Amino acid sequence: MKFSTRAIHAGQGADPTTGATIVPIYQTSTYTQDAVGEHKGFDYSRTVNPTRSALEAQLASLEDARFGSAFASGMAATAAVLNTLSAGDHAVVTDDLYGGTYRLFSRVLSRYGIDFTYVDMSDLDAVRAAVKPNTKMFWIETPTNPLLKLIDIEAICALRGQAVVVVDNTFASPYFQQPLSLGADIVVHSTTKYIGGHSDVVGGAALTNDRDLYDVIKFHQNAVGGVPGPHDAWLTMRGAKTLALRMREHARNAQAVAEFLEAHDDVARVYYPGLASHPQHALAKRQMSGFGGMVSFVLTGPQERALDFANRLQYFSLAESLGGVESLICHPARMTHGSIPKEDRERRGVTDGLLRLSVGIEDLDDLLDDLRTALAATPMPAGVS
Ligand code: P1T
Repeated sequence: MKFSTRAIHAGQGADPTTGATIVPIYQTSTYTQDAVGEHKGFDYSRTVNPTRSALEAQLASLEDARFGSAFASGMAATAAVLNTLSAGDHAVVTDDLYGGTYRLFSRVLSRYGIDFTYVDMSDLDAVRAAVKPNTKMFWIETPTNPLLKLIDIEAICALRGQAVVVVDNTFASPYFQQPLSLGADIVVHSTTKYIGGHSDVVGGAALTNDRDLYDVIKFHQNAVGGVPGPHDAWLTMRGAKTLALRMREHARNAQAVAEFLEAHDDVARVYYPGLASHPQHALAKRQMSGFGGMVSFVLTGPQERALDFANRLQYFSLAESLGGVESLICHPARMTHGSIPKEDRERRGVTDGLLRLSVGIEDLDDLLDDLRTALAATPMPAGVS
């Protein structure tokens, strides 16, 4: 079965009790048992729910994984995966990553005795230098949030030793990047983003081919209980059915937006893996089958100009998150990455002038007009030449 067919059919068989073509929302917390321990495989909805199971089968199939676990958010999925580590273990982490992941690692899990080293993982020598005898995990985001740096998944897998390689595949989506086929052990998603695709539900997932890792993640899912409700699972599943169609449009629009920005005099720098000027364009072509819908850029002039510009856009809403059909603009330093101390943030390139676009699937002409009009209307503040 090819990708688009799996998105629509995997886990989506007719309902066994009624024949309903679409998986029903099993809005129940519990299940009646015939006798103690005698039931149809469902006992309590934190542990298992048929709507969630259908979503888990669908998402596993999209990553070509044997096992899938769905969570109430991307962060809940990340926390479950980190539970495969113990106090005294060390993880090497991408230095450019979602601010909430950094917050979980640096302010929660480090208190439980897990040690994290943040490095620019596009520099393999830096990765090698960060490895310690107790390194048990490599945590990769690629493309990274928000600088859209690429990390070579196969190269990291080649130097991992006994450590587990985890890829947060949220930005690329399984349509454009298949980390398990490149050697990764676990893929994590914020399904809130491209997989859900409509900015109407928060969720997460962890996918793997490794039975032992799956057992630990599943145990944590039940023990901690960060599960999606059946309605959220259903919304995510519905969104995921059109992932291929949407991703093609996101990437087509994002490429055109990136090229438009790159050619504009008021834009100092554009970050998009699909641009020939992207330092890792060759790796992007090798590792991904498309370049995704995220574009970051820096306007000329001071930060106030960037914020002024963001406020003038009509179709790009000023909002956190990404991956929905509608376009969004975000100021990472003050929004998604505000939880990273300013000094660390700036060292990593997340400067106050950086803006991040989640390019939606509206008509391209309208998006380009919106950007063009807002740029023309955003003056350089007085005193700045
Ligand atoms: O928001 P949640 O579903 O918990 O997912 C967290 C998360 C994990 N990984 C990546 C790469 C992410 O981008 C996110 C969430 N990111 C945003 C909300 C954002 O605007 O960048």
